[in-house]
Amino acid sequence: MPRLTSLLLALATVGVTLEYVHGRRSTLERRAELQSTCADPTSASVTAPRVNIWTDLSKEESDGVIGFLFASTRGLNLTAVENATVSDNYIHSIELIRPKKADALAYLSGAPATPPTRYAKVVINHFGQKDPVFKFYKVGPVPVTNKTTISPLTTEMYKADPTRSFNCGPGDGPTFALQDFVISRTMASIADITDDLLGYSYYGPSDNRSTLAYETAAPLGRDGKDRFGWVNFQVPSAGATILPVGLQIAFDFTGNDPSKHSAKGVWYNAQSWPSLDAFRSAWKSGNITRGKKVSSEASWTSTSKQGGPTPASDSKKGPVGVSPNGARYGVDTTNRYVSWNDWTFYIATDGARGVALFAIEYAGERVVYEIGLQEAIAQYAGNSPVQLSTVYLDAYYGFGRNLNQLLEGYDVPYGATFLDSWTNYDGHTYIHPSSIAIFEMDTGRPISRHIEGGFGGSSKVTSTKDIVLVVRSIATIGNYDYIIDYMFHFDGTIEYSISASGYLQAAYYTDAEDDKGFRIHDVLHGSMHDHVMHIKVDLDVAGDTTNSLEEINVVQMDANIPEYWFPSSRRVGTTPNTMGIKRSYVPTETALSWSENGQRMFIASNRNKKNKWGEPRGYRIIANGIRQAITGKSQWMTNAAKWAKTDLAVTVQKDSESYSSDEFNQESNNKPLVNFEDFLDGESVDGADIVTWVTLGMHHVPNTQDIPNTLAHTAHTSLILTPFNYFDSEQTRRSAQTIEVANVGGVLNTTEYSPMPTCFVNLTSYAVTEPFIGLVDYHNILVKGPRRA
Ligand SMILES: *[C@@H]1O[C@H](CO)[C@@H](O)[C@H](O)[C@H]1NC(C)=O
Ligand SMILES: *[C@@H]1O[C@H](CO)[C@@H](O)[C@H](O)[C@H]1NC(C)=O
Ligand SMILES: *[C@@H]1O[C@H](CO)[C@@H](O)[C@H](O)[C@H]1NC(C)=O
Ligand SMILES: *[C@@H]1O[C@H](CO)[C@@H](O)[C@H](O)[C@H]1NC(C)=O
Ligand SMILES: *[C@@H]1O[C@H](CO)[C@@H](O)[C@H](O)[C@H]1NC(C)=O
Ligand SMILES: *[C@@H]1O[C@H](CO)[C@@H](O)[C@H](O)[C@H]1NC(C)=O
Ligand SMILES: *[C@@H]1O[C@H](CO)[C@@H](O)[C@H](O)[C@H]1NC(C)=O
Ligand SMILES: [Cu+2]
Repeated sequence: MPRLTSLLLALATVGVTLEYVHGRRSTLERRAELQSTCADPTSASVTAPRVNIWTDLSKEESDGVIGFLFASTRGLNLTAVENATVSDNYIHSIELIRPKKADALAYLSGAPATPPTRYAKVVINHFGQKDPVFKFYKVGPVPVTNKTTISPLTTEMYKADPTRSFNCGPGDGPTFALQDFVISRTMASIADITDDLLGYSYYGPSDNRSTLAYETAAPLGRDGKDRFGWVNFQVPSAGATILPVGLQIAFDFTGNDPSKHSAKGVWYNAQSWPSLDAFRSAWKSGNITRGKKVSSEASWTSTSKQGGPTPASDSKKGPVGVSPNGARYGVDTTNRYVSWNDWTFYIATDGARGVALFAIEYAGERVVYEIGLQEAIAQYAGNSPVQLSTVYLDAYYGFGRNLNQLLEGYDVPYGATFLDSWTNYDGHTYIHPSSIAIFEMDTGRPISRHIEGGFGGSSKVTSTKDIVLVVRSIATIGNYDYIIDYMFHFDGTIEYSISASGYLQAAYYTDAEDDKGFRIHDVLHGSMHDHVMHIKVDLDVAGDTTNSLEEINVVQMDANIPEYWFPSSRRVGTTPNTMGIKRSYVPTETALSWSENGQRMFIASNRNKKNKWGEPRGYRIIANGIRQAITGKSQWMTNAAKWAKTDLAVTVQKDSESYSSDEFNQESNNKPLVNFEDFLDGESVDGADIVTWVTLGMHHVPNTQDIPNTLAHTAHTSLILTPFNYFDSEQTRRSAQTIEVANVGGVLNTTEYSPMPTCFVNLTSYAVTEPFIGLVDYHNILVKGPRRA
């Protein structure tokens, strides 16, 4: 997921409105209107039993904190981000510090009656001082009162002081402006060469001679001592990341003084030079192998409808879902609380990690305290410096900060309920309108089905629909869109799924790249890369926090049976065999692995709560997708993502170990703010409040079918949490989404427990009328800073 840093792209998206469009119809109102004449729009209303204590800081809360921080009595000497440079103090971000789990559970259980006090985590760039650093603060109570104070935030969330130097710092507006200044200065000095070799040149974002865009690889920082990396040049367009022109330049961006920054090396068409001067001499003397120029006519990169005739049947509208009796789920939009059949849960987001769910209950019993994405790696392969060294840790760019509007009828089914989310970044509170959708969906297949018969000529078929409730969001991080679903099934199963779509970060094609992937266009190579995600699953199986993790291995076993059971002709070898299970409990915090051939299973269970047959009630954890990053211990990310080399880990819950990664890990690889390995320090997990951490992902070997965009159905990975000995029997028999048809001696007896009601659905109301608000691009607001895409 590359980050473009060129205003040329920003100019192409002029017209984007950052303001929330007020006056759009309330989602509940709209949903009611979509229903058939049988719908009862009030039937699914719900009120959260408790206030959502995890929900993002509201605009009022964040704005209150900004006012508090700017007060002269604070002595922070802050500059508004619009007016800030990298030599000023300015606010990086403000977000909620989620309540301690013990406080949250106490509040959920009814005592105390009032929610835990809210506190904000504030990151401030102290770049106006001699040794520029960014620091972390705790501000509260929030909303701000005259009791609100500010104090350093350290061991409450981190194991050590998270203060880091400028070189590990944020990729925010002023920092990008600094880098752009240096890149523009350098590129203007070699415009004669780039015009000649590439047919393009760059003079800066607002110079109308500029015809190039660029992308800065990550990481740039490592241990705080320097900030160094390669920049990739591209044809400016929406599909810039699949239009690399074959030029890459290394920059030393160490410190916040641009007079000390410089270009360090040049790569062009699989040749490289240690300096700009060496590059110029080679060009002057003609000692350079010219590469193919990349055309700016690149309609093949367009995501618009193109590519030949539409099949006749595809010209007709495809199937859409209808809820004949109206919505069957309830959403308390104020508290972001959802209720559907036996399920209830709360929704929250944060800037780095996007949507998480809290206090998930089934039939009034908590199953999961928290589930959410922690980090997503995109690590590239290549023979050019940019592709070779790129390891994006996408929490840095921010899943929550990049949530965007979902399109009804396309991104999500018609009639979905939409929620907004908020982030505070670069001193502004952004509203991400309609960025979370909740909807019910007919998977179109049965969850349970059987036909039986033969007794006295009778037969019977039973079929139950697999209808799911989905919470969907899409985070667009640069060129890639992550489609993230939480899916609830009737029987108690939760599915977490991530798909990727959007543009590749592809390479300039030279035959040197052939061992890193495939040529996918004229001058384009699809570099192989790994997508590796880390998911936190804090299960509270059977409603409490005394859980264990059971390991079950399915193995071959000897069958000790008498000779006479089978004739000797049935025996092969000496000992007959069968299969069986080997059970054990994981004793201490540790990293675990799925075995080859899926023979190892893990079940989070509650040994104090047994089912009717004396087995502990549990939830099985199933990961679908790859297990680990190929080069998770790569030199390019050193200590920043140790979890990427584990399949699954189990730890004891600690508020100081709330997240397995931190957004600033991206630029502080050697000494990351959070090193997941530190969590695994040998505490007992048998009968503890355990948290499981699951690695998911896909090895992406792009091919021509990724042009122009990667397809979501195969760029996909998922996690399933499913009841295991949890209930005394599976729960779908209670569902009325069932039909039974018996044929007794030729007489049919059909019982449909939720028969189709007789009513009308007016499809006119399905027309898409919601205004498209556009990308919430927090960088466009920065007059001094170029946009990061
Ligand atoms: C930015 O600086 C200008 C000129 O000093 C000032 O008028 C403006 O209020 C400042 N903006 C903010 C948000 O403080
Ligand atoms: C406040 O910061 C500005 C730079 O933004 C700096 O010039 C000034 O000296 C600082 N003032 C104090 C009192 O530190
Ligand atoms: C703080 O605010 C409260 C309520 O607004 C007020 O009663 C109290 O006097 C204030 N205290 C101070 C020290 O300003
Ligand atoms: C480019 O900018 C220059 C200086 O601002 C101006 O004189 C010129 O007309 C502009 N050219 C175009 C093609 O817009
Ligand atoms: C041409 O460039 C190559 C490396 O790019 C270098 O080894 C060689 O000495 C150069 N030849 C001349 C004549 O400069
Ligand atoms: C028809 O099937 C239903 C559901 O199994 C059953 O309750 C009912 O008794 C059956 N009726 C007859 C006439 O067999
Ligand atoms: C369907 O809805 C549209 C728009 O609300 C209305 O104009 C039309 O009369 C309706 N059609 C029927 C058959 O009710
Ligand atoms: Cu990919």
